[in-house]
Amino acid sequence: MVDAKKELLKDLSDSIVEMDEEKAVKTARVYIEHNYEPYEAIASGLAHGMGRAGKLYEEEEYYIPELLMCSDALYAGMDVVKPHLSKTASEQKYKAVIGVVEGDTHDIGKNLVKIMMETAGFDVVDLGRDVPPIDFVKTAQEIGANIIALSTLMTTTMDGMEQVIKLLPECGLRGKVKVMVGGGPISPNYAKKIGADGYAPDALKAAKLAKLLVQEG
Ligand code: B12
Repeated sequence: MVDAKKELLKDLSDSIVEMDEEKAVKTARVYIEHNYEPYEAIASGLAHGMGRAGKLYEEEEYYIPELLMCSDALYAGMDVVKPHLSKTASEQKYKAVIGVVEGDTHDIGKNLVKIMMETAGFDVVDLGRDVPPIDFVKTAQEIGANIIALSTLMTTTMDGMEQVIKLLPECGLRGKVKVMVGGGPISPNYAKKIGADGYAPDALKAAKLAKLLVQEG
């Protein structure tokens, strides 16, 4: 039983590295049919495979086209798993704005965080990738957001997060909206340094953090 699950998680991870959309979909279906925990299929299967692909990229075995095919396989698998993530029904709907900061187009991690926040009961407005700082703030103001979630995978674009935080007071949002940050180069220390309210290393923890931040008020 445990071995069968492990085997399926490994197959899911392999399907990403092998750029095999069909295998990702088929394996995800079998995994779901077994009623195994859906988020684990993402974290320990599909996203795990993307991490392995990243290492191959660093070793110059994979290049951008391979990474794009890996991410196609990841999304194909995610489409199967996503409807099975159990949503938390909450009486009070909290609102969040999410996006990848300006200059950065890496959006796989952001998309996972969005899915997990929605699963945790948030209404999430997704601004996509390469988002100018002011757009986060304007949207938060328009929808009365409780949370702004900022993602970046590149060291060269990290400053965009601080710019968003600096814009909050002049738009009258200081204290009204909590900012959480994440992505490869981001650390808890960096989050603290730029005045963010929180950092999380993965999508599940990001959703938990978001809940905590809104409950703190
Ligand atoms: C896939 C990938 C790509 C794909 C992106 C496809 C897409 N639509 O996203 C493609 C091929 C397009 C690409 C392009 C480039 N890439 Co690239 N890419 C990667 C790679 C291999 C994996 C990233 C990934 O998707 N990981 C899987 C996801 C699930 O993990 P994640 O993003 O970290 O997200 C998790 C957490 O970080 C967290 N999280 C994420 N966001 C948030 C937000 C909040 C609020 C919270 C709380 C948590 C959180 O939760 C997520 C889920 O658990 C990384 C290497 C790596 N090891 O990270 C390089 C990497 C990020 N890329 C890199 C580079 C340099 C580039 C390019 C500039 C290359 C080029 N020369 O053109 C371009 C970028 C162009 C641009 N301006 O954006 C570098 C960045 C180096 C740096 N330190 O700045 C890396 C680190 C590779 C390397 N070692 O050199 N890339």
